[in-house]
Amino acid sequence: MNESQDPTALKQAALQEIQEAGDLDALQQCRVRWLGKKGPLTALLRSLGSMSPEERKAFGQDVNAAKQAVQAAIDSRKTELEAAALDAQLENERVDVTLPGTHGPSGGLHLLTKVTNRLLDVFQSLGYDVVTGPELETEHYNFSALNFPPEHPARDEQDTFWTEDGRLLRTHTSPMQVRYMEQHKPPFKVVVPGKVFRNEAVDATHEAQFHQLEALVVGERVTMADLKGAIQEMADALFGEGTKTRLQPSFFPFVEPGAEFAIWWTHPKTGKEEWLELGGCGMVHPNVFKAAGYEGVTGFAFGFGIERLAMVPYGVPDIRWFYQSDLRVLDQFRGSL
Ligand code: YSA
Repeated sequence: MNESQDPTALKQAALQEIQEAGDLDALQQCRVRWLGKKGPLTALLRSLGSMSPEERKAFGQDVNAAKQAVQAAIDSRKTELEAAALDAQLENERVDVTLPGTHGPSGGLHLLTKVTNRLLDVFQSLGYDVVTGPELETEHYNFSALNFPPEHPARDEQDTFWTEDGRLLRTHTSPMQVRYMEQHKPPFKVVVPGKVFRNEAVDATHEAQFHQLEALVVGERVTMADLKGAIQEMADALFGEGTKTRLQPSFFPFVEPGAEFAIWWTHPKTGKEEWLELGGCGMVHPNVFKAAGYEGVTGFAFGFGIERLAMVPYGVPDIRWFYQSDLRVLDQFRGSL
């Protein structure tokens, strides 16, 4: 019997090849070569038919034993190779949980949001309620109810954007004065933060869309001294106890008397001292109370631009920078407030 017909020799050759198979593909090729239809052990089984019964029994047992040994070796090598493949995969995907993580850029509040929140904190601590109103207003609440006569030039100073149905984008937060009074009974103290709009040429200190904060206090015997005191309290809270404030006579149709107010402040970087002009104020005009259906009460109001308040202390030289979403600008105020 030559080697290609000796089941034991064939088995030995197969076992060696199986042991040398380096991966599952190579092992599969071994299986086809040794146990497949054209493999040498199958050929031996086929040759059994031409043997005598005695020969066939003994030889058949040898061939089957060889086949089983080869099959068992393939199974065991397969288990080994699969375990090795899994180990390699795990090694490949190993994660070192002690390494520092990778950080994406994180967001933060816009400086105007922070300044607004700070203002609201101050006013809430002084006992004011915070209310908001519609940005799309009627001509009545934005002008007429605030004592702007129809053809008065004060309306021209607040040119705005109109919708086809005759409404407008509010030019200030003052329309909330009459809206609030119509719905509430005095006494009360409210502040109204919000977005306002004006149709004007945009430059370093003027935007077509900006923010204001309005305060309205109504009750019995409210006086100009209370107004001055309220502005003083705001200045103390924002810029420190004893900050100087100033009221200068001015005209707004919805107050009488009316004034512009300013806060004396020291620039934190340059140390320069100057008046920071903030906005308008005054005692609520009787015609405004009349429009709201009020009688026998007194009150004061003031309103100012939030961008203007933020620009000077935070050194923002151009109001447009607030809205350009330039991270070089915005990032500078991450730590502020
Ligand atoms: C006055 C009296 C009161 O009893 C109550 C409120 C007021 C303020 C009034 N409603 C008003 O809007 N006055 S204002 O036209 O002078 O604007 C107030 C502030 O808004 C200004 O002092 C300025 O800080 C800001 N402002 C006005 N136009 C602006 C602007 N900020 C940026 N861009 C613009 N185009």
